[in-house]
Amino acid sequence: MKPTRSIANDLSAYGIARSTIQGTPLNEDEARKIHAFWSACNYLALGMIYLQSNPLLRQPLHIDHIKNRLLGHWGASPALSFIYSHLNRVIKAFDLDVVYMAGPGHGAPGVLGPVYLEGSYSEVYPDKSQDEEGLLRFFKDFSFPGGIGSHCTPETPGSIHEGGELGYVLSHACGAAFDNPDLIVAAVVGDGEAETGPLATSWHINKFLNPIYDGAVLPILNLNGYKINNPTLLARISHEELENLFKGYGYTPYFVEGSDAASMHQAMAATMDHCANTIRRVQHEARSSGTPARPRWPMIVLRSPKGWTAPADVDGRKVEGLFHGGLEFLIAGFGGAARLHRCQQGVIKALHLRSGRIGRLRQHGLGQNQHGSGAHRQHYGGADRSQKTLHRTLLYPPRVTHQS
Ligand SMILES: Cc1ncc(C[n+]2csc(CCOP(=O)(O)OP(=O)(O)O)c2C)c(N)n1
Ligand SMILES: [Mg+2]
Repeated sequence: MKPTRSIANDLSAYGIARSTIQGTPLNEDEARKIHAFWSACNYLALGMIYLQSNPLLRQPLHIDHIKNRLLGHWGASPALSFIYSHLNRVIKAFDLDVVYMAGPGHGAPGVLGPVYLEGSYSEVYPDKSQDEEGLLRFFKDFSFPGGIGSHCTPETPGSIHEGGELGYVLSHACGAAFDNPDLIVAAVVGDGEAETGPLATSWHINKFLNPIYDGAVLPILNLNGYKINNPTLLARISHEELENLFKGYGYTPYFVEGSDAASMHQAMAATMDHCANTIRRVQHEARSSGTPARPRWPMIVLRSPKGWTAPADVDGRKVEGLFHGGLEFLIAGFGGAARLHRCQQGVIKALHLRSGRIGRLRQHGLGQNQHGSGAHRQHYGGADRSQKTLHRTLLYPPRVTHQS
């Protein structure tokens, strides 16, 4: 059956924010700061994945500055740091104790970025200091054997959830909240992760949380539409079905959907405020009455593009919002030695868009990178396989639409 226009629009991860909770709680200064923090996180994520020198882009970017082997999931990262930034705000505003768990922990750059920016990383690892030298070490060590893992590992400051094997974030979140009455565990669930058996079952953790003696778990489902290069189920069922599914699990789902940064910040802030207030109210009522009734805990559904803020297309191919936005976005899905050179140009294009050095790169020749990404191509599919998947993805009704 052909999807109706309204369903397709309903499922769009693009445009001005649509949210269950309305409001614009951020004043101009707060909105500017939170956006600046998030933008810096995205820059750090790119730097971790791509750069082996020139970490602050003081010199015009050259191909020699790019790592020879690119590893890391860019696609998951921007949403992870978006959520992290907003949690930091609400922690300060409400004086909360919060621990963050990234189910899509493969997007470690989206966690490491904010952890470095806020200073925690340098506290634990003084060699990764908050200066150019430390930043370079931070970038170079990312995903290098014996260095910083490309997944959230136990070495990641603040991380008690190994991001490598998908499916356990809600179970771990629940374990952390047991007998920890003052703790809120913010648990990000990937929409691909949500299809694993352990995760699909563990939405029911809310039946085990006692509002008197335990802390709270705030699940945040990131509907970015893809699990590597395949569409996800939860991103493709209607809004009504999704809402009813989570109501059926015993939650009150709050939706935050879109890609426009300014309105998404306001929508997320309003939603976080509402969730924090609800958790406090529920716990206060249970603790003051001594009645441990099972509340309908809040949860957030964040529908945002995969690889949010990446270039909409590179070399004529869509990147943001498609699975190409997933891994190191300009290599995966492009494959083929003949295209490598253009991929490198794309990498540089993407990075210099953020560096404000547009135009200067054209004056510099780009060398052909001799180091292939063969293992990745083999693992994630070369150009031909990606093309096939792309067509299948686009035919899958109703798809996430791009309304740029
Ligand atoms: C149990 C398990 N199966 C498969 C994988 C391989 N894998 C790594 S990332 C990924 C996609 C995850 O998609 P999603 O949860 O939607 O996160 P996103 O990258 O879209 O943010 C998969 C399948 C894994 N890490 N663990
Ligand atoms: Mg996904």
